[in-house]
Amino acid sequence: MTTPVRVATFVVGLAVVFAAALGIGNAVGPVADEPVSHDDEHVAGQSDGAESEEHGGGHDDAAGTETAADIPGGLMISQDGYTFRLSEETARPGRGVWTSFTIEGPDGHPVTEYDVEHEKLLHLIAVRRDFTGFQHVHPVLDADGVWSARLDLTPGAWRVFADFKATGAEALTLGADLAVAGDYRPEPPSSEVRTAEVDGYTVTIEGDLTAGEDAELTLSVSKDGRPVTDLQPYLGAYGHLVALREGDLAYLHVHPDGTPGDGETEPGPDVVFYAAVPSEGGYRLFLDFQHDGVVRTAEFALSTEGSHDEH
Ligand SMILES: [Cu+2]
Repeated sequence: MTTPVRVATFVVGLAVVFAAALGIGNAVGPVADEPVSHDDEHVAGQSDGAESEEHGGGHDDAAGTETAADIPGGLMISQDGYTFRLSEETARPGRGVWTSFTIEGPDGHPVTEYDVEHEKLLHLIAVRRDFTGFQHVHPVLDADGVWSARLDLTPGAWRVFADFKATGAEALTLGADLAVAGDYRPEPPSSEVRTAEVDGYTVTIEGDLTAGEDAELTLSVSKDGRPVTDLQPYLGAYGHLVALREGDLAYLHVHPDGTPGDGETEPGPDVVFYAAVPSEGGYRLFLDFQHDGVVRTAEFALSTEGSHDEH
């Protein structure tokens, strides 16, 4: 969906929510700041699908309430009847450590039917809470609904995110803590990082995050001082960007502009994304991109416009 259309449908959705709020307010008399139950508002907002809900950064201010749909992903282990259950909540450090989990459905059984999103049934993101060791992997699903993946784990407190869409349900990102045994020294907070070096590649990020708005971010990939113009599609785009909020690791919805093969989107050096951050503050961004058959991750740190960089 293009931005103008999304904005238009968002406004329509908001009008519906507002109308519902007025209707119920009239029916039950004056109530506090929250005239609509979460369920009612959720249903009302669904008329244009999940897309606008996830981009409803300005929604909170306008409606004066916060619904489950407005809360960023990844903060909850359980939502909409689905629960992210790690088989083990602790792990030993090491490379290629097997990690297994289920997504328990509303019926209490592991979900076995998923819809493909970004070319995969489920995306598993793991990162230590001090933002080291970021990994984005695609676990395998067995017939009983048990997912398995290998992770490289260092001692410390990790956050694991499952990004999926159970068939017949809304897309969700659930988060769970994983404690990895051993001594560790947390990495200090980072100040702004707009240039990342990875395996001889230099990736820069341009654009500014603004709380409550869709921000355009342009990532540019070069190698040995030359722009890379033959990026390979990865997960249906020329890059996959994950944004996490500093402090609570809220997992934010980011989507690429353009699709490989659409006749307009160039395979680099620039890859454009739209990221809607819900609040002022610092964010970490992780770009997965593919070149010469290898997927690499470039890491950045940005703060919203107007927020002070206290680090
Ligand atoms: Cu993925």
